[in-house]
Amino acid sequence: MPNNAERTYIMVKPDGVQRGLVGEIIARFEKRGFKLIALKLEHATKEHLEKHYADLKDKPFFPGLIKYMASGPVVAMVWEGLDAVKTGRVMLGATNPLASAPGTIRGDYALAVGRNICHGSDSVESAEKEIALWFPEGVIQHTMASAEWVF
Ligand code: FUP
Repeated sequence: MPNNAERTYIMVKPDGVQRGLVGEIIARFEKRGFKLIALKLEHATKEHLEKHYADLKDKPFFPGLIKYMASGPVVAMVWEGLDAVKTGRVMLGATNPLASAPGTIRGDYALAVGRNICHGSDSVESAEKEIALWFPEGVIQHTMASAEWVF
């Protein structure tokens, strides 16, 4: 049974926001057919980012990663749809842009692993944790179009 309501947490990182790639990244998810159910611009604290990247806390690049992620606002989003987690990762491209295929977001717009412009949950379980961390207030329940308001 396909799960059309799978959710993933997608984030435009500070370099993506500063380079004006927010609209481009949103457009790709919209055009692919995913449904936007939460969105906000947030300048996250280091403490918050340390929670988001808790699994990487022992990596040598961790302090630099937190500094970069705290350097400016990010756009936090939740997208819903069939296989949202796996397809979201495919759309982002490999973590290291050197290995990201052209046609993916990183493959088209990024060069360096430490400035890879976007984040996407790597499993349904991480997506649930990340959505709870970034949207403790919850997400919106809505249908794609409410006929009364669309002309
Ligand atoms: P991803 O799931 O694609 O975000 O990849 P990881 O969780 O492995 O890494 C998280 C972030 O750490 C990456 F987006 C960029 C950063 N990173 C580095 O800066 N250097 C590395 O060698 C690996 C990751």
